[in-house]
Amino acid sequence: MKPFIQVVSVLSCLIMAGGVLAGCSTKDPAKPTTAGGDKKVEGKKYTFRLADTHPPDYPTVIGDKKFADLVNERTNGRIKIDVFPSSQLGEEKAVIEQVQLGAIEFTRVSSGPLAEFNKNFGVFSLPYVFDSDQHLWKFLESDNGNKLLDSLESSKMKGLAYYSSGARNFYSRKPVTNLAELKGQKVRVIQNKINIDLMSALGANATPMAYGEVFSSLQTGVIDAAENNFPSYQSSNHYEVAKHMILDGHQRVPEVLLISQSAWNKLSEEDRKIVKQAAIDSVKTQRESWDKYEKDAEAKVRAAGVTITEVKDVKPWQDAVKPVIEKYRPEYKDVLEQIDAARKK
Ligand code: GTR
Repeated sequence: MKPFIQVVSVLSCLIMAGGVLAGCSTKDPAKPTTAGGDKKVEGKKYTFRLADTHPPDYPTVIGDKKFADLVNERTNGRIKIDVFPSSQLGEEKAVIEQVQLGAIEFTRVSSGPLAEFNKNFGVFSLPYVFDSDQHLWKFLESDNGNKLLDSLESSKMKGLAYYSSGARNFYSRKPVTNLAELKGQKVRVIQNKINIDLMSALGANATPMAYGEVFSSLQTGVIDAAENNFPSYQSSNHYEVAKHMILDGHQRVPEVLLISQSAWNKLSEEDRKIVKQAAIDSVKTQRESWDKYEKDAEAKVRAAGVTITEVKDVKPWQDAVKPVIEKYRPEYKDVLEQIDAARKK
């Protein structure tokens, strides 16, 4: 190869990968190589990347690894998926953009940031639409839940499975023990427009921000509060700098495991089936890991001296956020009805 062409190819690789250097070696890992001759479709080998924001022992990453192992096993090592935890490949919004471009093949992200890329996923940011995890899972496992995953195709992605993420609660630097005390607090939210409306309805000021910036922003007082489930509150160490939690359970925002549409298009029909089934089969492992981790995380933060306020009556919270539901009801009418129907099942 002439030096000029080499330079151009390295440059275009950098541009394509959006600055993510891995994969810019002379061999492009996302390109198939053949073992056993070109005629054998089943001979195509791939090395893919899967991005997750959480640390290696976090339940979503446990799920990702199970998924990668199952794909590896079921393709006799032909399809290798390297899991990159701890936001090594970037924060969620940037990763989703890379997945849309095909520069990162897989990711596990929250439905929260996904809502900015596919409005259907905004329904999970609407407050108090699910009564419990059981209710949420009845919906996720229904045909309607699967249709929602399929709708990601219009956003250059393909939803493979949902993972557990529990309920989100507020936590703050200064005690917030009731709704009134949330008034005027600067609260970090996952960037999407519903979260901004939600905070205003609760009298707080929304500050959208990447997950990785929340710890230092709480520490330095750039924000007063944030909100998340117990596992994230604990694993991110936010509990060390925001020592007061109130269990209002305003949202249940499931996690989504997905593949870039361009990577999906490269796979044979048979490999697609393997990938999809492995994702579905990894859910059990993720949910078991979640149940345990959630309890352990709560115990750890309690042991560390965090003050936790139970909300005996959630009705004032639900009343306060009604305008948000009413604002978005026309947009989410059908899916809200499906969610209500899942409650009765
Ligand atoms: C967690 C979720 C992460 C991330 C984070 C956040 O619950 O698992 O993927 O979205 O919340 O608040 O940014």
